[in-house]
Amino acid sequence: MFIDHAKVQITAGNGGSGAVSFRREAFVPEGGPDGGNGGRGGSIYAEVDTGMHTLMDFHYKRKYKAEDGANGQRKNMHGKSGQDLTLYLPQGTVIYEKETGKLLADLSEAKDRKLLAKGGKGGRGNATFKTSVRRAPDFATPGEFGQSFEVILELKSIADVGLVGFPNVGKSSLLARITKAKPKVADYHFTTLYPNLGVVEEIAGKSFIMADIPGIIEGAADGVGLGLDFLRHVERTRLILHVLDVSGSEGRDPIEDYEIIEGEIERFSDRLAEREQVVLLNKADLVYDRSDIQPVIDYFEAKKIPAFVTSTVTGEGISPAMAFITTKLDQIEPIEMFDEVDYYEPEAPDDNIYYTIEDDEYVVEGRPIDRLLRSTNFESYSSRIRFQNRLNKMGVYDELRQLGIQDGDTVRVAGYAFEYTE
Ligand SMILES: Nc1nc2c(ncn2[C@@H]2O[C@H](COP(=O)(O)OP(=O)(O)OP(=O)(O)O)[C@@H](O)[C@H]2O)c(=O)[nH]1
Ligand SMILES: [Mg+2]
Repeated sequence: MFIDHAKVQITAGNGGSGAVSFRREAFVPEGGPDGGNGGRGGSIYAEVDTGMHTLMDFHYKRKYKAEDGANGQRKNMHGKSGQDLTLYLPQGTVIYEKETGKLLADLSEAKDRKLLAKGGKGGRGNATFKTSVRRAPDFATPGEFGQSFEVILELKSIADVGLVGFPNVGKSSLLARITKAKPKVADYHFTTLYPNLGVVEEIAGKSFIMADIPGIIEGAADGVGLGLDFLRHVERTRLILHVLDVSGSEGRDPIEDYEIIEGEIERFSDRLAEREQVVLLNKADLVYDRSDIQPVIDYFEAKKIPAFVTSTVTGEGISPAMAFITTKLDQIEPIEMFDEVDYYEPEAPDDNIYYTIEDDEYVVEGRPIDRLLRSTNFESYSSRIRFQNRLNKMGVYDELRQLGIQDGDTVRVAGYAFEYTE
């Protein structure tokens, strides 16, 4: 089975919690704090495996989770970091975040490896909160959560030349004739159901990769036939080789065929429509009176599109066409699918603090506040003092005064409410 599209959930490991612990020594009622830090959660990476050619694995297994970091321990023992997890993917895989549709990675190079989801940081053990005035901190911080989101994997084959055309015009026959690939060839429509790649070993030691995709018909952009999804496999190609049945063996007109397919490609992507093109006027062996081909040749000449009269049965015209393509490819820059700016780092954290006044209560919210709350042990006096000091340092009280808070008003921070005093 050939699968070129998949949706999976990835979850990086959570950080381990810091420990609260005190040294226990004989005859010392309360030794110093010795709770260690939590370990970092494992991250998730994407890496190219050049031996893979489909996303089938990701069709069956849809959830990926990296290991959590271990909790800190007594005696200042830090928790072990969680193992990173690497997803091995075929070259040409593009990865998007599902919710936003934003691009996370384009694994176009054989050596590409990219961080997808970052593991959570480990929490701090109570030993790290010891100061000259706070000798016995009885609180620690929990680990941070690992990033977690759904991603879309899309395979866009890596090829230099992409074959397009109506069904049955001879695309697979061409690939079979000039490469070692063995695509299925048969006299019915949609013989090819998934892309095939082949290496064209050409003149002067130069070779290129050619991709054969299923045939396209009118309305493909709306899903008629096999639709246009497979065009994504020619999106990266530097040159489109458009194959036409010039013999009209199925009662169609080659120029009309050409214009229909061009229209469908345009609807799929403007960028693809602008790609360099070469046309093969194929099945010429079936044309009894060669002068019948002349109007088609004139049509492409007028459009300044190089066209070759070919037959994949007799081999006519194939070598000159391939020699031309080899030379042409030398002059075309690799296609950049995405610009640097298209990339994005998931979950850029919002570190603002938000204030609202609700029924005479001053509500304070935001990520820095959540973090502080998670590291506060409200059972502990010294932890509560630290909590207040931190709020002050973050400028929370300055802001509340600006908002007009008065002695005796209530401040609410998540579930925790207290009275404001000057
Ligand atoms: N006479 C003649 N027949 C050809 C030529 N090229 C291909 N054929 C025949 O046309 C039929 C279709 O060929 P394929 O190579 O499977 O066509 P395709 O374009 O890959 O078709 P789909 O995969 O269905 O899109 C087969 O029976 C081939 O033998 C040619 O140049 N001359
Ligand atoms: Mg085919």
